[in-house]
Amino acid sequence: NRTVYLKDYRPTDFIIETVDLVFDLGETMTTVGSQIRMRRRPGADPSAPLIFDGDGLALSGLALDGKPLLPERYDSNANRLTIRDLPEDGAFTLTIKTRINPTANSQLLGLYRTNGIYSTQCEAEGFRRITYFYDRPDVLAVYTVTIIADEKTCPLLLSNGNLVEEQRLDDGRHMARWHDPFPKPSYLFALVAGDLSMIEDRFKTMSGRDVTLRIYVEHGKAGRAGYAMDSLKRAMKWDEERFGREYDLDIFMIVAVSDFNMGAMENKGLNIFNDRLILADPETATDDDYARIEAVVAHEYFHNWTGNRITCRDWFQLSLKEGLTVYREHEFSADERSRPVVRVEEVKFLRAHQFPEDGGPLAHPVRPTEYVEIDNFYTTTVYEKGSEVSRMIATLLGPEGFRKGLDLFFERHDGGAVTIEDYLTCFEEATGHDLTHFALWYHQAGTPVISVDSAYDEEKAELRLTLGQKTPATPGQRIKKPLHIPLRVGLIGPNGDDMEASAISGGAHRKDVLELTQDEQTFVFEGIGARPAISVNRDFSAPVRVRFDQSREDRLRIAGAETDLVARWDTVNALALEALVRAAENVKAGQPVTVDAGLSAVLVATAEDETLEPAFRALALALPSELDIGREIGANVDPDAIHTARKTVIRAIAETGCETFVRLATGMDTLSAFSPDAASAGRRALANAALALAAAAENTPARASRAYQAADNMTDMLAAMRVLAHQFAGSDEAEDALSDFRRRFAGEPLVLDKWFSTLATVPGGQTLERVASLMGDTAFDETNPNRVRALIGAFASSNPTGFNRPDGAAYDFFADFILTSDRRNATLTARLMTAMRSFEALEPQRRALARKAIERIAGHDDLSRNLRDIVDRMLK
Ligand code: BAL
Ligand code: ZN
Repeated sequence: NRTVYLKDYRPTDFIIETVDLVFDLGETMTTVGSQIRMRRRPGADPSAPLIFDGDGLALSGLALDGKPLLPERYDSNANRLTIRDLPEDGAFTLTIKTRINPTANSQLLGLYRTNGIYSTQCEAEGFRRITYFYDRPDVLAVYTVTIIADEKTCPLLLSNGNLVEEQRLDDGRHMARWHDPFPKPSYLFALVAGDLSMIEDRFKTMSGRDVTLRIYVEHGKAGRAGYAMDSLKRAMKWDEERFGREYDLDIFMIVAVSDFNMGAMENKGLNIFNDRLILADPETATDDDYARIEAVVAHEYFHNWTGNRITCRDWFQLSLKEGLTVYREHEFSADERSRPVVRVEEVKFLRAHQFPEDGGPLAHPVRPTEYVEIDNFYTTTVYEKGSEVSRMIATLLGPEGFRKGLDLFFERHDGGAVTIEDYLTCFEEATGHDLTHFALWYHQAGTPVISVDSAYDEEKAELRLTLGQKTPATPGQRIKKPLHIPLRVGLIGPNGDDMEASAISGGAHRKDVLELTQDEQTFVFEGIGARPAISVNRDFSAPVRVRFDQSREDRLRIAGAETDLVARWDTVNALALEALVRAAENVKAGQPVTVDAGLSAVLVATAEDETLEPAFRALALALPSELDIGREIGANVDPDAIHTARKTVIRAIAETGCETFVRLATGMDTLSAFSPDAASAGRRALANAALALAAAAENTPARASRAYQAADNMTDMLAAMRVLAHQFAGSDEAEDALSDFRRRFAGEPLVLDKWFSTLATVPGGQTLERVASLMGDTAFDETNPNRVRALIGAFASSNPTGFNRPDGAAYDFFADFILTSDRRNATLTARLMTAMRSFEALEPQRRALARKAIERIAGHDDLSRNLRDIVDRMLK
């Protein structure tokens, strides 16, 4: 296995200027002609050979300046092409012909054909599966792409840039030629060919240019592409207004395909999407789907500047484009929807996915220094923690400072392939801030733990706040240094109002943001007339864990009065989490579970508080999941005890607030016609959260069954079906709803994914048999990544009691699946495997069985590089 190191980076010996590609598309044999104009880089070793990447290729022709190359001047195998004795200076043209089989490409990387559609996925290293090339992000070239295919089966021929020529050929074939004037790396190359429907719209840019917008989808699905188009137009406008970024080609296209490893891909001018992130209508998509579509359409569009116009020098810099683009996406969602609600959802996601990654065997810095397989670094650390790092820069510099730095970044590096240092330098130069210490966020893995201690002196009217920081060791990084952490702090007075300090000393601060830079620091707030309740990490200003032994009275004050809604939610959530952890410990020790009335009162009061928006109240009512509780416990985790405890606590809370929950759940009936906007979605979320609690209090499936039957949109229908399937598993009502759903959506694979996931996450050991039998359902297709994630992925990652059956049978089932799936689709399989990354936190019996299953996988010597990398790191 190769390991690639950041320290080994060096530019290529040759520069590529233009690439002319000719694809002659055939289902099992496609020929790819590549004509590359290039020259030796000034200063490069004049005797250095040209070494191109390949992956599983068959070379069928090679010429230099039009003359076939003699065999003694080159070596080739499936994975590499080496050419010697090239002209010392001056330009030359290389012509390479390869043959590939798109139908046999089950990896869905490179050019593949499924359901009659040819499409590509080249990030990170898929282009080398099409032709030999410098398949690395710092080689930028201008591409012209000619596609030839059968006119009947492939009326549509698309690539990046602008369409420059179309022609009818003999034998029922036709050709289209595309030219992309913007130099780009190979990972942004795209091609689509097939028969699809399309919707079209237009956008006038801020400088008055007209852009054609097209979204291509399967026939019969065009009616579901409208929301994606609307999202795209809003994203284009937002990027102009917020960041001054304008679109640059005459056309912007999105194609939705059903077999796709990722969510979507930002290829220049031709985004390719997983269809689940494009298609939506009220009958088939939930509010969460709508929100996700809006966010991802925007994310891919925003990449046009952060990723495409300015790209990464090497894959170690992946967060340069991903972290920054996620941050831009988050800000867009916050502006389009409710800022605090969107932020709470981000915090929940980070804690559920990134914190465990950062605290487990796969932990790595936002900018790693080595990798075995780059595909395995499209992680929540690179993406979401990377976004948090950009957010912290914005917090430290203020919005104007951030904008100035980003403006300089766009101006200075447009057309470049750059590093995270280049990015940081722009903020430093634009604002005069020194980010040397801050940069450690990119290099040091692990989630910092902030300890908080406070002392109030009434006589001096002074509050002393002592903040400590400690980052736990992570693989390969035992010793950690203190980070530069911006912590937003609020002081809440006895009447619930914010208190302003007359002076703050003890360290740098920007208004209410304290800059923690040392292992421990004491900040002194003067002019504080009464003892405040202290709210730490408002708006989740830093991606850290806070340990603060605060009085219950203070926490209740924050839970009831904090004006920063993120911190308010966090406190309500922490109170609930604490009660749930205590309950799980009681169950494990064979003791009775008690729920204190204070918690129920807070939750009911929050649910009833009409000054709060419904979406926020819904978030408070969605109590921490079994997985959240397990993560909080952290070691010696017993999923069954957690399940029992959570059920008991929820029942007690539900009974206390039954009247409220019933009232809120029935509020659902009075909603008018469906609209996917955030406010309407929030009202549905509240009603559905209340439905789950009302049903728990009543302890009968009747209400959820009625709700299922009355539902006129997918959000409500799925919510009711989940209550039935999860809270009343095995009841006639649950089985009736599940079979009705299966029947009703028989021809809708994306909707049936929701059904697969609902069934895969039914708590309890019996779910394994159901999952195994669902693999035989005619709607299940193990070659389709969405189906696999919906059934196997949901079971392994989101069903703690079912997957962690005490007898280890589910681990064995999963290991068998992984071994088969790895041969088919390595990218997908390696990601699926990460579901077991926290196995060390389980109680000893399950831990041992889980380890055995992982070791069984690791014992195979023919694993893909992707899977080998993941299991080896998990077992280290
Ligand atoms: N670049 C891979 C897909 C995405 O992050 O947009
Ligand atoms: Zn991205």
